[in-house]
Amino acid sequence: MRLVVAFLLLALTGALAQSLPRCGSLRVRRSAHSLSPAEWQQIRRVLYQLHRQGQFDRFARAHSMVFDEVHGTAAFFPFHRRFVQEFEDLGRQIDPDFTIPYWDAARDYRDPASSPILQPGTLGGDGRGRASCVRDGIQARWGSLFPRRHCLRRDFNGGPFILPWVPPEMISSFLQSDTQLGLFREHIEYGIHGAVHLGLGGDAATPYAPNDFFFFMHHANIDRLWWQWQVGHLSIFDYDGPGPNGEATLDDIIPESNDVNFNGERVWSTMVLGYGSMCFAYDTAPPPPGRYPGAEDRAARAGWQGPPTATLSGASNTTEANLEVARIHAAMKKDPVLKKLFPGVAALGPPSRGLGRAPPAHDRAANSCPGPTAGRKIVYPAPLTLAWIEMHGFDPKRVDKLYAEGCELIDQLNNSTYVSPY
Ligand SMILES: [Cu+2]
Repeated sequence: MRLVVAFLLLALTGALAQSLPRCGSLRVRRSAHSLSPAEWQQIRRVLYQLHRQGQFDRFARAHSMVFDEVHGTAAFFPFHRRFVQEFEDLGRQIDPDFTIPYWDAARDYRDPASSPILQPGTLGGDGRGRASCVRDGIQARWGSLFPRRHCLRRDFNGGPFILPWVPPEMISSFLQSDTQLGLFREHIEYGIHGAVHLGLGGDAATPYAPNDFFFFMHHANIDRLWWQWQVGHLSIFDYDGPGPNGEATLDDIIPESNDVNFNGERVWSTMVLGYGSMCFAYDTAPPPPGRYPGAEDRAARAGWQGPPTATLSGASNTTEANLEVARIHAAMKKDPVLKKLFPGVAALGPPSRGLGRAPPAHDRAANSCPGPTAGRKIVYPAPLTLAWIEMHGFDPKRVDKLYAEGCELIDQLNNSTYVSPY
């Protein structure tokens, strides 16, 4: 029996024996919130060229062609990782310094329309006029070819406002408590992913969303969260859930079309940042591993230590992330129910023996005079619309169930002594 198990393990790891060379150089994707006006202008110049070359049209049509294969399936994470990287590579042919910033959208969740990313000097705001054409920002007055010739459109879902997105604490909880990638994917896809697409509206709420540059910044952020989950759970090669032919496997071909094809590349080649063609990293996520994870790392997960502090918060602002962790840690003492929602924080133990980002002995910030954000309750995210759920072929009951659980999580935080820094 033991022999059979050993043989099966060998066969399994043999199938994954491929390894990839380390990247010669790495580009580090930074938070869009941290870019200077000059850096936005640099991005604008590259996007102008890409637009003239027809790359936005090409990527929008490509995304629409594989839409059903890459949403609501395991391919969601690896496809978008590879897709964004392909676009970034094209930008680097124009400007070797071009790097797609990631948009930590949860940071703007309360009132997304006032986000610094949606201002005239950045992405621009809501569309105007009867056709909701985008008239300001780095894509002002752009035209798009697909699905038919039109102006680039945005149509905020709350009139002049955008309905609330997903609070950072909810994402932190998913990062820490989801031990199955399939569940984490659902939490992200039905949560922050859909919320931002729907919030912006117009092109962003269609399969042609890559017409709007927000798509690439948003998916860079989704990708950052996936990488944080991969490393945080020591599960870099975890891949489960529905695939194109039954259960997904690492040997599946990354969905492609005539417009954007990856020459039959397999999913496994996208799994490790810093290797093969995945030559990028994130300023607020763990750096690539020192060597390509070997078969023993994949098969013998039990030997790894965890959960590491990398899973504590998905927030890109370190000060706020530290406050979040410290305050949840403090609130847990009185409300043990939070331990299940934030197992990473619960594992920190008493402050004196805490790991890495250990909370201070006294959570001064939580006990100090009320500041402008103190005492504010966390607000619920807007639910996905039925049209969105149908467009993606999601199971509405499943989406509703996860949404209700999310609201419960918010209730538990709001009913505890926790005070959100966001
Ligand atoms: Cu997509």
